[in-house]
Amino acid sequence: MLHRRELIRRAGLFALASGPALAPLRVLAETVTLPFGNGERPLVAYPGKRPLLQMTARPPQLETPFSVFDEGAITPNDAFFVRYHLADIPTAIDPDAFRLEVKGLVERPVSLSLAELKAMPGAEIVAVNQCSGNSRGFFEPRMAGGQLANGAMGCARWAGVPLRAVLDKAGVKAGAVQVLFEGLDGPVVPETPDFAKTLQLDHARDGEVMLAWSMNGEDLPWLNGYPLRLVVPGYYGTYWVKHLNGVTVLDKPYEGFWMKTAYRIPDNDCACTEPGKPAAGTVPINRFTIRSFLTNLADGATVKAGPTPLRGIAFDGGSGIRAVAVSLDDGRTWSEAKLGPDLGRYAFRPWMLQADLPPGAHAIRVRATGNDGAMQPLEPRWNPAGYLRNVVETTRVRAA
Ligand SMILES: Nc1nc2c(c(=O)[nH]1)N[C@H]1C(S)=C(S)[C@@H](COP(=O)(O)O)O[C@H]1N2
Ligand SMILES: [Mo]
Repeated sequence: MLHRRELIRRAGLFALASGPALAPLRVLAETVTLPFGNGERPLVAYPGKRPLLQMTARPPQLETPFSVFDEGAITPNDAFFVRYHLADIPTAIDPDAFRLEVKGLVERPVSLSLAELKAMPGAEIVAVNQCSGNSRGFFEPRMAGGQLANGAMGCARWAGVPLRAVLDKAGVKAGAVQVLFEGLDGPVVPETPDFAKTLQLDHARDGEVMLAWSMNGEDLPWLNGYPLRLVVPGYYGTYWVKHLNGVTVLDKPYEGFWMKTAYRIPDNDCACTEPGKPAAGTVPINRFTIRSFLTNLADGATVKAGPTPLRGIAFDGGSGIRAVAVSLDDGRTWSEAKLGPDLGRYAFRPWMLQADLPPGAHAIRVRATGNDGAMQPLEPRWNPAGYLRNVVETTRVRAA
């Protein structure tokens, strides 16, 4: 008779081969406690993933352990975060039978196989995918929604085909205004609105938005949208529809829940409200705010006093990073960091700085400036949904 653990292992491996499993392969005894209320997270390994912080199990919502971002500007596939809204995620997809339907206000609806898509002239881009709710757990006052630390982001090299080329195959008709994207996942009960997102037609046709089947040189991991997903460089992850099988050209703005009600930000210059207050008007969330992080020292760490290398990453919504500066004196003076390799204006930009940390307590602040002149604020801004966090982050360490 098989040992119980062996049975579970085989079940996991079978699930991996036939598609995926909603069930984790491995649950570590260890947990991670994020620095806010109810922040304890189990470390769980799903098929194709190393142990990640599990926020919910059904559907799987997994956060990347922050130390991964110190490994380099590219986030490995097995460490890349996972976000789903609806529990009915696909568990079997036949790549030969899979079709992408392009329909709606087009000259000729087309149904494309993966092989047909892969035969088209390809495109490649290095781009950050970040959940709108990344870092929501740090908002004060707190709000409902997934309580994430800073691990709902990642940077990958995406390969596929420009959406424009696929739309051109079908021939967009005059009068089109938006394009709707739908994936293979769905709600468990019919009352839940199906996940669907739209882009304005001009954005959809900008030549950068792409349909990707490859991530860092491999097939998309199952949980990151196998076999095809939308990549919307510089825009929040909510638009990056996974398991994409439907593209519909619309003659009027879409009114569905995930555009009209959810994923909206205050319609003002700071996209913010007074903490705790609702917004007068809202617009759909769009481009990333500029952010930067220290990756090689963890908050609360004790380090050896003296010369200390500091390094980290920065990114924005696509203007690219012009500069990163570090302050060790509560923001009074700033030292400019050296920028690392430029993988493109949508990618994580590494930075490094040699600092001197005399014995005692230190608050290390990191601030990025974009090529568009945008700079991270020193004070946090608030909005009701807990999106767009981009305050200058502070890492507190003790040198001894
Ligand atoms: N089909 C489908 N695509 C989806 C979602 C979803 O729930 N279903 N969630 C979106 C959201 S909110 C985010 S942040 C990204 C996360 O991408 P990842 O899971 O590959 O990290 O997927 C997006 N695409
Ligand atoms: Mo998201």
